[in-house]
Amino acid sequence: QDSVEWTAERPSAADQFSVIVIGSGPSGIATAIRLKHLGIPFVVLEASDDLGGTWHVNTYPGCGVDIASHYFSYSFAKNPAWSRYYAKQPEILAYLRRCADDADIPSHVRFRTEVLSASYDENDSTWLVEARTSDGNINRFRANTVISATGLLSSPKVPDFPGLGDFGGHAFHAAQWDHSVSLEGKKVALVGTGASGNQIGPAVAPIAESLTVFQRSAHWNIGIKNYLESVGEDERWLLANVPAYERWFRARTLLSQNDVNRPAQVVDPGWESTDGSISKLNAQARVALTEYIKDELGERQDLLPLTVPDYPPFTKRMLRDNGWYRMLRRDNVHLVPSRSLTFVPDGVIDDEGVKHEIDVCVFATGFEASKMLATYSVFGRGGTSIRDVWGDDDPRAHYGMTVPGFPNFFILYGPNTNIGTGGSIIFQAETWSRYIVECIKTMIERGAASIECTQSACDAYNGKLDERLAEMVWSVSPGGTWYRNSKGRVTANMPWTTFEYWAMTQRVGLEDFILTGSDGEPI
Ligand code: N01
Repeated sequence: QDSVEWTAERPSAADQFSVIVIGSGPSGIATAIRLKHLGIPFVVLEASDDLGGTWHVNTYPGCGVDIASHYFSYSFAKNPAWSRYYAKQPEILAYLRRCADDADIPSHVRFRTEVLSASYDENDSTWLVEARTSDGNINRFRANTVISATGLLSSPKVPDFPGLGDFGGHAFHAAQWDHSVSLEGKKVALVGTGASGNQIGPAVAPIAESLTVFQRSAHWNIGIKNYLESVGEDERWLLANVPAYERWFRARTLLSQNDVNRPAQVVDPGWESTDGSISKLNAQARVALTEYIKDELGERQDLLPLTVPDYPPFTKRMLRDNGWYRMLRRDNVHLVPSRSLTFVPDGVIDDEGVKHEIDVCVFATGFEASKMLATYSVFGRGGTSIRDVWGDDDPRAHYGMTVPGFPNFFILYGPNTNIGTGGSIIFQAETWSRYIVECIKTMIERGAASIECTQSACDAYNGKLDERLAEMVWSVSPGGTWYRNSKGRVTANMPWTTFEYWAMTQRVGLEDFILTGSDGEPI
């Protein structure tokens, strides 16, 4: 990806400018590195005690990425030393920290500083951010712009299961793993079989006395040949020392990861389905994926009806097979399909009324994805709250990054910017940060006090978005996913491929914005 550069010399006005970045996950780090490169003063406010965002917070057994590591890397910090084709959490976290350290980002971060509110001050076009530090003090920060980089999947969701309060064992969410609880020799329950559960199960089954998997819906798993493999020393040497090999390897990885699934996700209105599929390609994917499950289940073909999803492939996020079906074949693993669960002091009762004795329950039940910007209050022009504009969970933004009425406020991983079609969120983080830092650069170069997208630009973009979304499998297939909000609208995913989105945000279209000087007059 391109870096953002000043048009000519760095303007001295940059010295007086200030940016607050909220969050130091992969997107926050990418943004901070771009700001640092331009010499724009910034501070990063981070609620946690370290960098890394989701890769710092998620420490559950088996945690790792399911996008190829060599593509799940910043374009400015390729990492030929990845030890696995699909890296695990400790290595990813170490990589992110290294990238941040190399650019001296930690010296800009205020750790243990939890943002409570951000309010736009129309008098001087600045943002006032209030944050609570770990000693309970409220600190106030003022800056020309705020960049929210708090992540999409950062508010863990534990459903309100009946009786949960009476459960006598240990219970925790996957993203809040309690490492003081040993699972060795314990009767463990896993609720949720999405991407988190899919990694937790195979890691826990070998150490627990028993693992009971409560499954509300089966998920589609793709088998990837080198998913569990380490990168051999020879290949690492080639990647580090032979540029042509490295280019070929990255191109091949990119082609295998990026957007190849899109055609199977687009609805064919003329397709006559007998199995709920949405197109010929989608039906073919179902057949191939079902064959894969059959193979992996081996002698346990009795599990086939429970493990083949009843919805088309790609309706929910596709998983990479992490040894899931082989895990189900173990004697100490019990797969329990259940629409509802009731907790009792020593276990869980399924929807057939069967009680399962449990010592520890792990909730891999996902996140509040649609409730964006819900962890702190945001007040724009006229004191309008973002909740007044978006409601509880119906967010919209211009390219997912700026909202009319909220000048100088930018969002990373905002509405409809998640990749539904396959690709690296690190690539996406670089795309967002590029666009946003380009906006800030423009403000400084033009001497603008504020930049605000117009309602008409935002509406036009969202109109195009809705049109394309309507043809995607996640919009039409039955069944809830975190892609959708409580009304069923897809609020997380974009319908574009990562390259389409990258291309449409390469240039900041100034016709989409109102730039205003410090006198309040349009520039
Ligand atoms: O969460 P999910 P996740 N009773 O929302 C079930 C990224 N990620 O944390 O399918 C019973 O996908 C729910 O059932 P159903 C990735 O983008 C990536 O696993 O709704 N069950 C589902 O099975 C991913 O998509 C990686 O019927 C309930 C599960 O809980 C995203 O994070 C690793 C329930 C939730 O699945 C979220 O993944 C981990 C209830 N009341 C995460 N409510 C990798 O890159 C929910 N469920 C590898």
